[in-house]
Amino acid sequence: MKLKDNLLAQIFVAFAIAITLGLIFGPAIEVVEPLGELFLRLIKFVIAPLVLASLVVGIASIGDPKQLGRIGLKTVTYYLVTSAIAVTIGLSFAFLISPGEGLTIGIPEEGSVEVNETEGVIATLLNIIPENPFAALASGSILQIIFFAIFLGLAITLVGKPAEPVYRFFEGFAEIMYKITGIIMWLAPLGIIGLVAPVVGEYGLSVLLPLLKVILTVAIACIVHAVVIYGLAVKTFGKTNPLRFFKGITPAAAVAFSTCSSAGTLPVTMKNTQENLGVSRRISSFVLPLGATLNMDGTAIYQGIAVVFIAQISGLELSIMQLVAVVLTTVLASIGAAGVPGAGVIMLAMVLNAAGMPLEGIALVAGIDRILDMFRTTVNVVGDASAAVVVAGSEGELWTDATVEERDDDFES
Ligand code: DAS
Repeated sequence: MKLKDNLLAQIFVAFAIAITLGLIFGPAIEVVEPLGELFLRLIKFVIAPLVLASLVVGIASIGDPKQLGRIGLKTVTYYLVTSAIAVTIGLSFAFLISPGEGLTIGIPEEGSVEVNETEGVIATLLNIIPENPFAALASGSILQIIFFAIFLGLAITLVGKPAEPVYRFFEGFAEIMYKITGIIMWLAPLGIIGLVAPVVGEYGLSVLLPLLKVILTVAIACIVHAVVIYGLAVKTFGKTNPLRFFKGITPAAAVAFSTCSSAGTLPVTMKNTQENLGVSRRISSFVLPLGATLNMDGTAIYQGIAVVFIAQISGLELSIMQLVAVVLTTVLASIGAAGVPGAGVIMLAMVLNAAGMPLEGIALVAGIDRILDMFRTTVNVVGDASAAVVVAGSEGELWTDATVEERDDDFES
C-alpha cells in the first residue's frame, strides 16, 4: 500500500510540476504531449483484458447463486442498488454544480468514439449482449466485455469442479493484469506531465478553479450519499440509530480516508462493525470482504462527476444513452475493481470508453486523484459497513446493547 501511496503522492507532485512547466513555457510546452499520448495508449491497452479478468474472478468468487443463499443475495442486491444510486447522485451534483462549466479545452474529435445517438434505450441495452464475445474483446466494447465476463463468472460457479482450471486461469490472468496495470500506473507521473502541462500552457491557471470545484462536488456528493442513503438504510433495515452507526464506523472511515484503500482498511471495518455496531461475526466476515472489492459507492459517485466534468471541458453534450452507459459501466465494472489506491482512475477510463468519450480528460482529474480518492474510499468503506448492519439487522444477527452478553458468547465461539 505504501508503494501505491507513494505513487499517488508522485502523481500529485507531477501535477504541480506540470502546472509550473505550463506557466513557465506556455504553449511551447506542447513538446511533452507524446508522454501523455503514451500514457493514454497504455491505459487503453490494459482496459479490456483487465475488465475481463477481474470481473470473471470477481463474479466467480461470489460463489454459486444457489449456494449464495439469502444472505448473499441480500448483500449483492444492496451493493448493486446503492452503487446505482451513488452514480446517479454523482451525476446529479455534477450537473447541479457544473465544475467544468466555462472552461472548454476542446478535446480532439478523434479522441472521442462515436456513440450512436439515434439508438433508443432498448437498443442500447440489447447492444450490451455481444454477438461475438471475441469481437467485443478485439473492439474493446466495454459493456459487451462486462456482460461476457459476468456470464462467464456465473457459469464457472454453476459448472463447479470441471470449470476449476478455467477459474484458476482467470485468477492468474487477473493477477497478471493487476501487475501490468501497476507498471503502467508507475508511468502516470510522466503521463500527467505530458497531458496537463500543455493544457496549462495554453489555458493558464484558469484550469485550477474547475478542479477545485471537482473536489468540492465529490466531497458534497459523498457526504450527502453517506448521510442520506446509509442513514436511511441502517435506520430502516438495520434497526440502528444513524448517529450510533456513523460514530461506530468513524475509526474505519478515518483509516480509509488516510490510506485510500478499502482492502487495507478491512480489518478495522470488521472490528468496528462487530464491536461498535453489534454485527455478528458470521455476517461481517461474509459481507465486508465481498464489499471491499464489489462495493464502491464512493468510486461510483466520482465516476459520475468526472464524466460530466470531462464532457463539459471537452465541449461535449452527454446524451441519455451515454448516461445510461455511464451508470451501467460504473455499477458493473466496480464488481471487478480492486479496493486499492487509484483503482478509480482505471475504472474512469473504462467508463469514458463505454460512453464513447475521449480519455484525454483523465489527466486533469488524475492530477487531483489522491484527494478525490480519500473521499471515495471513505464512502466505499462506510457503505460496506452499512451493508453489514442492514443484512445483520434483517437476519436478526445484530447484537443490540440489550443482548451484548450473547454477543460476547458469539466472540468466544
Ligand atoms: N481507493 C479505492 C478503494 O480502496 C477506491 C478508488 O480508487 O476509487 O476503495
